[in-house]
Amino acid sequence: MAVLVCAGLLAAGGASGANSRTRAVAQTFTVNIDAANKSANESFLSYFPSTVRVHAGDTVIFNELGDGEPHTVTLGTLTDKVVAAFDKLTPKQQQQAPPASFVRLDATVPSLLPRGPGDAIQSVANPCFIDQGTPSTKGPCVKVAQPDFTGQQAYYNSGWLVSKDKFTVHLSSATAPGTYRYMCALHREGMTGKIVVAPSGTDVPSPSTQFAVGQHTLAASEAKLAPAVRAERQGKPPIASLKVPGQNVVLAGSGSPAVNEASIDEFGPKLIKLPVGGSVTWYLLGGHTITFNANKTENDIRSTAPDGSVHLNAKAISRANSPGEPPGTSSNGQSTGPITFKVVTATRWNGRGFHNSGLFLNSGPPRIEGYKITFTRAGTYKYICTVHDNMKGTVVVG
Ligand SMILES: [Cu+2]
Repeated sequence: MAVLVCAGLLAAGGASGANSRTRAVAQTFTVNIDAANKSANESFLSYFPSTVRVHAGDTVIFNELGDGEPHTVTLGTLTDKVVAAFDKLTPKQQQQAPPASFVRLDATVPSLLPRGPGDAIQSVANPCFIDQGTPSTKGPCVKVAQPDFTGQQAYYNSGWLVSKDKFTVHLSSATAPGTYRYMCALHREGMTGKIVVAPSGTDVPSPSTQFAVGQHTLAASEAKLAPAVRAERQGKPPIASLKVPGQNVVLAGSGSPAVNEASIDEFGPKLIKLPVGGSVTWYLLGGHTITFNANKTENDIRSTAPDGSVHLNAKAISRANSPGEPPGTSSNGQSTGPITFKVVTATRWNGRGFHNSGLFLNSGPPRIEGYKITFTRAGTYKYICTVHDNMKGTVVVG
C-alpha cells in the first residue's frame, strides 16, 4: 500500500532555504484542457498551453472545457518516467508495437477506463495523491486532502474531469527547478504537457502571455478542422475521394487527416427524413453512441455516486433494445490499408422506449463501422451521443 503524503510535513521539510528559491509574489497560471469551439462541437486532445513556465510557490489552474470527452491531469514521478520512456521509442514503436518493457512501465499509470467492460478505474476517476508506490487498479485510492505539488510525489491525479471542472495545482515553495510532466490517463502519451519550474532569479513569461500561446495553437487546430466540419454537415467524410456507400447515411463524428489531436463530435447531417420502413445508417468515426429516448440517468457516461465517487455509467455505454456492436470486429492496431465502410449491426425499431447502440469501440480507419436502423413507425426521433455533450440529431420518419 502506498504511503500518503502529508502536506504539512513536506512544507516543513522544504522550508530551509525556501525563501531564496521563491519569488516575492506568487503568480497564477491558467492551462485549458480541451476547448469549446463556438462554431463546431469538437474535442481537442491537448492542453492549452501544453508547456507552462512557473516558479516554485506558483499556482497552475487547469480548466476543463471539453464537450464530454473524458480527461484527467495526472502528474507525478510515474508520469515523468512513462513519458520520458515513450519519447525514446521509435515512431513505429510509439504507434503500433511498443516493447513489453514499455507496456509494463506504462501500466504504472493506469488508464481511466478499462479495456472491455467494467467501471472506471477508481484511483484514476477520482482525485488521488500518492507519495510513493503505484495507484491501485483494483480499489479506490485512500482519500487525503490535496497536498501541494512537490515534484516528488509518485502520483498526483485530478480525477475524471468534465466541462467546467477545475483542477488547481499549488506548487510547493520547495519544488526544485526542473520539468514535471503530466498526461491524460485516458488519452495517454497522445495528450501530455509540462510544468517547467524555473530557478528563482530567472524570469518566466507572464501568465497572460503564456495563455495566449495556447490559444494561438488552438486557433490553428480549429482552422485546420473547419473544412472537415463543413463536409460532415453535408454527410461527407473529410477525404473528398472517399465515398460513403448507401442512402440515408449519417456520419457519427469526423476528423481531419491534418489534425491528429482533435475530433469533430457532431452527427452530419443533423436532420434526416425518410418514409416508414426506411433505414438510416450511421458510420462511426471515433467513440460514440447512437442513443434515443435517454433519461437523465442514461444520457452521460460519467456518473457520481451518493458518496461523491465518480464512476462509468454502464447504462450510457451499454447496448439497450439493440444488438450493439458485434464482438470480434476490431480493426484496432491495424492502421494501414484502404478505408472501408461496413454495416456491422442492422436492427429494426418502432421508436418506443430507450434505444442505445452502446459505445462502438472498434470503429476507426481503416474500417469504419456502420450501425443501421430500419424505422417501422412514423414519428420524429431525437437522438444523442452519450459520450459527447451537444452531439445530437433528429430522424423524421413518415
Ligand atoms: Cu460522441
